[in-house]
Amino acid sequence: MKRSYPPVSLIGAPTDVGAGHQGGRLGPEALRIAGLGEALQARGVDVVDRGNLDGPRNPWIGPVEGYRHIDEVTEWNRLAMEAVYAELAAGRMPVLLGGDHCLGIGSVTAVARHCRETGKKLRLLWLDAHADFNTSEVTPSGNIHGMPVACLCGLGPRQLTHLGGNAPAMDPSAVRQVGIRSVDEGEKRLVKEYGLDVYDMRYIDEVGMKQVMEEALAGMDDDTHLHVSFDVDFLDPSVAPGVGTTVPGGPNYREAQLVMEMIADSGRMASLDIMELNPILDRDNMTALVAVDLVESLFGKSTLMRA
Ligand code: 6HN
Ligand code: MN
Ligand code: MN
Ligand code: MN
Repeated sequence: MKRSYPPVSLIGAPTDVGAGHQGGRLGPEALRIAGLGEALQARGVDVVDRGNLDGPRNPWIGPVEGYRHIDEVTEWNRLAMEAVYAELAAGRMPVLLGGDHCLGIGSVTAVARHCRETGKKLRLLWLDAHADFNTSEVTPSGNIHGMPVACLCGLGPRQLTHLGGNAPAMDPSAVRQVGIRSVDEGEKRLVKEYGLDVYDMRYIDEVGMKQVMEEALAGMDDDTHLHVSFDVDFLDPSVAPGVGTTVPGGPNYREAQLVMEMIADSGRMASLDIMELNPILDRDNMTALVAVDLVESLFGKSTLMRA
């Protein structure tokens, strides 16, 4: 089936204030150099690049009361939330280019508000090696990129849980996490307590990616807004070395393509984050090129043969 896509707005969020490595702030530019905008245009998508958000610099200091750089993280997320919300309100599909994954707080808070205002049901597909469900009490690092899903579900510092005014921004029942293979001890307990729907690598090994994605995408209809938050460390480090927190044993290239193809087939994706790319840790921009390749499949590149 030939699908037409809404106009897309690329939004750069060049920051690594939520991460434990510097370099993620170069991510948006690496994705542009890898040809993200041109690739989508070549697929017939109407693309506008809004340029980069302009937030505070990375102070690069240690955690204070369990959080690293919380004020800078809050400001970047406020900027991201406003930019993403504006695109949705204009009927466009925001594609937020990270930057580290703390930015998922602002992005998804905006999407959740848009869903409330338009009567849509939110589905959050979190593609990641990590559950990103830490709190200041259980975090091993204080890095807020390990906390966005918890913040969105109302668990975290008030300035982040209430970014959009009220908390929680969303219900945990809307979350589907795929590719998970690194969850910290205290984080595990919280993930269970909040009932997150986690498709970890063990389950992917056992039943295969096709069944996993059928389950993760089940129950959506015309009234569903699917937000895809793609942490590039979802991928196996052999295909995607350019991230700060690699974890071995992730989806290979073909499994990742299948994930993207099945999302494209669902026809529900209405917003997207591309997070955690760190060009300083990459080789010849290969991780950015793989990310662009996968995003092309999210926009239907590979669905022609069996149409
Ligand atoms: N990410 N669980 C670890 C932590 O420090 O909380 C790693 C988090 C990584 C977060 O990749 O978006
Ligand atoms: Mn809409
Ligand atoms: Mn993440
Ligand atoms: Mn991750």
